Amino acid sequence: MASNNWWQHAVVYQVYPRSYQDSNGDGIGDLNGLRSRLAYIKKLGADVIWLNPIYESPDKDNGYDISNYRKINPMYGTMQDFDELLDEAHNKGLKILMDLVVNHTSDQAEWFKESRKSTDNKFRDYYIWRDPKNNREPNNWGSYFSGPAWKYDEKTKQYYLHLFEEGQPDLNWENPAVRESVWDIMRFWLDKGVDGFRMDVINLISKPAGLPDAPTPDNAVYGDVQAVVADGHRLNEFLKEMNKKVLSKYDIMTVGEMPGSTPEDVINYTGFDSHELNMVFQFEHVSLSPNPNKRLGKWNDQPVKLVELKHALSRWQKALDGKAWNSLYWNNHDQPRAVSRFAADDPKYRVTAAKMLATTLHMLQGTPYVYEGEELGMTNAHYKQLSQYEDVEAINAYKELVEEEKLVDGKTMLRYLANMSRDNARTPMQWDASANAGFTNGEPWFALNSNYPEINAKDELADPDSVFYYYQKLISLRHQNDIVVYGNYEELDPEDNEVFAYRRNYKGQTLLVINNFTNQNIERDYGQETYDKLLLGNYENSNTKIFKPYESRIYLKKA
Ligand code: TEU
Ligand code: CA
Repeated sequence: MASNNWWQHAVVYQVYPRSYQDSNGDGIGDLNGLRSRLAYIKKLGADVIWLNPIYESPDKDNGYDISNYRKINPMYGTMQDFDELLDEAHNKGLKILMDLVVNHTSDQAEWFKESRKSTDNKFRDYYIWRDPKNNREPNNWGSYFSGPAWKYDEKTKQYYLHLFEEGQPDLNWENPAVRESVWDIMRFWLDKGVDGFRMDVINLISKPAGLPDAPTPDNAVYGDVQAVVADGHRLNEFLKEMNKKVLSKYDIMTVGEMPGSTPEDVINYTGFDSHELNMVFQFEHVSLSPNPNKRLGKWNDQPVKLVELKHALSRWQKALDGKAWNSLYWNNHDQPRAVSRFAADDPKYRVTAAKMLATTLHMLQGTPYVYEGEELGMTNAHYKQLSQYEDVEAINAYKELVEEEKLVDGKTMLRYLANMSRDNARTPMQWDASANAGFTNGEPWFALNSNYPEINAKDELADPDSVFYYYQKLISLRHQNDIVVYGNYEELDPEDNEVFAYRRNYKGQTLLVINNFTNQNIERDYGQETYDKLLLGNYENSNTKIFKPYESRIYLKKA
C-alpha cells in the first residue's frame, strides 16, 4: 500500500478561470488575472490549483466542448501566458492540475469535422455513429442536458452519440487510435510540466457492447443513460492502459470525475495497488434529496437531511480506509454553493455556518478541494427569473420540463433552479466592494452576486475572524498533523439529525470533531472534557457541553 504520496497531504483550490479575475477589461477572467492572484491562493495555504478547461472551445458548455486540445482559448490568453502562469505557480510552490475532457470533444474539433465528412473517412471511427432504427434514434438514450443523446447528420444519414450537448460528440474509446491520440494530448501537457489531471466524466468512456436501451424511470421519454454507461466493462482496461503508457511515467496526481460510482467501483479504479487513478470525485453526498418524481431528476427545493448526508460521507470514509483515497468536496462549478445548500446563508449565521461546513469536511480522510469563493463563504445567487441563467443545463431543463413536457409549472421550476443550478457557483469571484467586486473593470460576462459589498476577499483579509482565515487554519492543521491526513474514521451517533460528530484515530492519538448543523443551542457530551486540547473552533471561549448555533470544535487527545 502506497501511503506517503504528496497528493495525500495536499489541499486543492479550484479555479473557474472565466469567473476568477479579468486582467484586460473584456469582462472574462483570464490566465494573467489568475497569475496576479497566485499570492492569494498561496496565502490560503492550498498546494494545488485545479483549472477548469482553458483550451480552445466554441463554449457551448463553458469550455467542456474542446475544439483544440493543444491551444489556449484566446479569451484566456496565449500559450505563453500559460507557460508563465505555470512557472510562477511552481516558483511559489503551487502545482497545477489540468482538466482533461476526453469522453467527448467539440463538434468543431478537427477529428469530428473529418469524421462527419463521409462514412469511410479516416476519422469516422473516432466517434460513435449508428444507422437510424425504425426511422428514429438508434436507441432510447437521453442526454444529460435534456432531449435525445443522438443527433442525425444529414450528410451521411447516420446519428452520432452525444451524452451531453449536441456540440459534444462522444469519442469512440473502442478505437485504439482514439486512445493513442488521447495519450498524446496528455503527454503534451505533462511534458510542459503540469502536475496532473482532473478527468471529466471518465467513468463514461466505455460504452456497453451493442448500445442497449436504458431503463425509463416513471415512463420517461428517454432512457437513463448513466444507468447503462457508467463504469462500463472496459473502463478498468482503458485506465490501466492510460496509467501504463502515460501516468506512471510522471510524478503527478489524478482525480477521475465519476458520477454514479459506488465505493466498490472506486476501490477498483483507485485502490493503492490498482495502477489506475489516485482518487475519484464521487457524487453520493451531492445527489441527496432528488425530486420524488424521478423525471425531474436533480431539480428540487428540499433541504438535505443531515442523517442522510452523514450516512453518505461515512460510507465512503469507512469503505476506502486503507484501500483507496477519498477526494473531499462540498462545491465545484457544477454544484450550488455549500453554505446555502447544507447550512444557512442568512447573514445572521453565514460566517459561522460556512466555518462549520469547512470543519466537517476538512477533518475527514482524503484530499480536500476548495472551490473559488468557498473560502469566503460565497452564497447562491438567488435568481428569480429564467433570463438570469446562463448554463445550458438549466435553460434546457426549463424548456423541456416546463414548456414541452409540462411536468412542473414555471414558478416551481424557478425555485428548483435557484436551489440547484450550476450557475450558483459560476458568478464572478468577489474580491472587494468596488464596482463589479474588482473582478473586472469592463462588463462582466456573467452578473455578480449582489451581495459582494458584504462578502468579499478584501474585507475578509482584514478580519482575523473571517471565513478565509478559518480555512487557512484548517489547511494548516492538516499540513501539521498526520492524524488529519491518515487517521481512521469513526462515526458517532449516525442517527443524530442535528450534530455531525466523528473521531479520527492515529498512532494512539484521537481527534474529536463536533459540528452543530442547527441554528439552536444543543447539548452533547462526547467526553470532550477529557481531551488535551481544543485545536480549533468557530466560537470564542466555548468549551462546554452546550453547542451554539452552527458551532464546530476540533479536540485532540495526545498519545
Ligand atoms: O460534469 C459531469 C456531470 O455528470 C455533472 O456534474 C453534470 O454536469 C451535472 O450533474 C448535470 O446535472 C462534467 C463537468 O464537470 C461539467 O461541467 C460538464 O458540463 C460535463 O462534465 C460535460 O463535460
Ligand atoms: Ca479577460
